Amino acid sequence: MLGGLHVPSDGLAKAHRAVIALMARATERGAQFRGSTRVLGVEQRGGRVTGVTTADGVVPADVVVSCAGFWGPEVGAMVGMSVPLLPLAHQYAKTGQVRELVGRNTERSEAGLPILRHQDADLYFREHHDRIGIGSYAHRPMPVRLDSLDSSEDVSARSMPSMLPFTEEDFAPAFEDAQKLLPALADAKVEEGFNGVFSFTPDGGSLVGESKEVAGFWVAEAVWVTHSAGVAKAVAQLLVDGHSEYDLHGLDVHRFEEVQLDGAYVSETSQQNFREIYDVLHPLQPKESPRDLRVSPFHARQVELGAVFLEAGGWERPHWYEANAALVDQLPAEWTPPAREAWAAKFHSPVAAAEAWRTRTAVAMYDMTALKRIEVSGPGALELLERMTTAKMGKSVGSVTYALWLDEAGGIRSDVTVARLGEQTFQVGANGNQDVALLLSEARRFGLADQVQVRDTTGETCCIGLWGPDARTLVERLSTDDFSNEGLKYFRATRARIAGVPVTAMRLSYVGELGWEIYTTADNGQRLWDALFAAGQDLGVIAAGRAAFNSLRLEKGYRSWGSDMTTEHDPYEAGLGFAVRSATGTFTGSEAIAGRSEETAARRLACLTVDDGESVVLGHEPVLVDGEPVGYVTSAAFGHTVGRPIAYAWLPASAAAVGSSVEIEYFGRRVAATVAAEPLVDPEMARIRR
Ligand code: THG
Repeated sequence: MLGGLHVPSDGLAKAHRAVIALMARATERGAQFRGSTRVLGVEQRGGRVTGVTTADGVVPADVVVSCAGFWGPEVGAMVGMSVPLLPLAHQYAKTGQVRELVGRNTERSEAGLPILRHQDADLYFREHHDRIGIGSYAHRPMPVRLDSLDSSEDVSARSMPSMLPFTEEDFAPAFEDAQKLLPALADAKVEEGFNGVFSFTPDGGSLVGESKEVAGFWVAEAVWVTHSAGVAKAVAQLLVDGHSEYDLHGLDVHRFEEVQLDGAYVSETSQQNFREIYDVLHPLQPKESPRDLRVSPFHARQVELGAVFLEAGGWERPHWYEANAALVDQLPAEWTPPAREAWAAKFHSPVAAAEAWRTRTAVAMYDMTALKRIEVSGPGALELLERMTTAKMGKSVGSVTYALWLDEAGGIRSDVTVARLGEQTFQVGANGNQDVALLLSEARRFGLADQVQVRDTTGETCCIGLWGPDARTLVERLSTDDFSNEGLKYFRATRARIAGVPVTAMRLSYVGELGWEIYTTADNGQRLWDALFAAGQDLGVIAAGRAAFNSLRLEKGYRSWGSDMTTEHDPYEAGLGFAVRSATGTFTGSEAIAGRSEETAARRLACLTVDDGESVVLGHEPVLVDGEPVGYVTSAAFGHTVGRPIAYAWLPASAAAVGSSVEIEYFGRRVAATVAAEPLVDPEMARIRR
């Protein structure tokens, strides 16, 4: 053993006593608890929850929160809501008396030694007076079918449906590891144990949110003891204030895509999460299974080009293409990336440098199909978007607007592009499935639900980002429509034909180069891809992947919602004050941010470059000033155009002035970095607007 990490503030709460104390406080304030009362159904009328049916009759309610733990799927089903969690059994055992512990603890302090975790062996330990309790995740995943559990009314401390009989043979290797770690257990025996049932989810996060179909029905599920108080507070804030002070996007029950709600998917991915519970995973660690759930129409061509795929939201997304490997040898000296240390080199390839180079110097095709697209249409569409969005929406057909959705406290719920494709038809480029749920719940809140249609069109369409200085030359070879700078201005959209394929072209670029997002229906995708690829060969066109994409967008200073900013940040802190420009000034969150500005922001999302020019960090690392942690890295990449690693980080405003020195802690090393003026590439917008 080399060492350990002592957390002096670690402690124990007796769940039973804590719950009794909480109930007493809530009762004082008027809450009623009805123990041992079975929920038989959830009543609803006109799309709203109205009550809960129990054996003793209906309890009227305009808000129902299902906190049913691993029974969540059963309660959710009562309103037709998918609750993607898997009940799994997990072993906990107690030894008999351990001589070394005798006399150490009393009734009042039953555990004086620190709680111990041995992550490599998937074990944790605590004292129970003179015994040791051992929890193990080292055993096989043991999924539990709800209908196999004892559902008799007879529940006691000794007999609960969530406590299954201990399977000693599954625990044997864990106990051997425990004895190796704690020599005092050499003569000890396991005296009792149980296989306790609790919830796992496809990505390990809890499930919080309101039903899309039945207003007022909420879930707060897959919440472990570890999260319980925090989730309770956040849910109370959501119910009372409509927003929480905490970023909850990792808990949003609507973050999963339709394919990810399937029972077999939930079962497989949740079991994988059980296996990996204490593991240190690389941030790019690929999901091994299930794969190939969703592929874009370009997939066959991408495979031919040796795409290395990673998965997100069920989508296969190329990170780089081995077909571009030969370009690495052609890279000019200033574009040749320095070698990376082993961890940062994992799931990465120098081919990304070549793809970035071709994007900045010729033209490249990016598969943008996985970008969430939502069609918002109908007589109430404009009003809904006006009331949600920080920018003016009533612009001409063909306009594209970059703007934010805020919560009532001014926190950033999403950043979107809104293209007005018709008088009453808008295409929203969004960040995820939770944005669809948000549009629906806001439509309901504003009384616009029957005047707006909200449709996720991601799967039925596809998109190629065609970007680079030669993008216009390439498109003009295949189209008689006007793609000139004047004909289709920056941040404008038009319907057109390219190689005979009907498309919607939007002139914007997350990588910061001349070009368009070119959308068409899925059936036409492969033909569009083939036409562009063939017609651009002499221009040096390539297919390029996410690794280059992420590097290029950081050079351009474009934020990624969920990593760089969340509801915990306002537009000015995030450097997005320019996106607040509404005509009415009465969008959600407008009152909260009134009077705020970049100058009043106490913290800033800052662009750092790494001083040594080669130490690539990966994100989430602490940032230090004078040896003290003051912030953390949100996104990072090597900037191939600027020849330096880039890290965006949250910093107190006092540390965020351009030129300030900071340090990033990386595997115990202090990496010197400097706050840089942003964006690092093309601040004049000369490359895009021409
Ligand atoms: N394309 C589309 N929609 C999207 C994204 C996208 N929605 C989600 C996410 N990505 C949004 N993020 C951005 C970030 C920056 C820009 C566009 C989408 C961008 N910004 C210009 C700038 O800052 O210079 C805006 C200029 C302006 O507002 O005039 O282009 O990739 N369809």
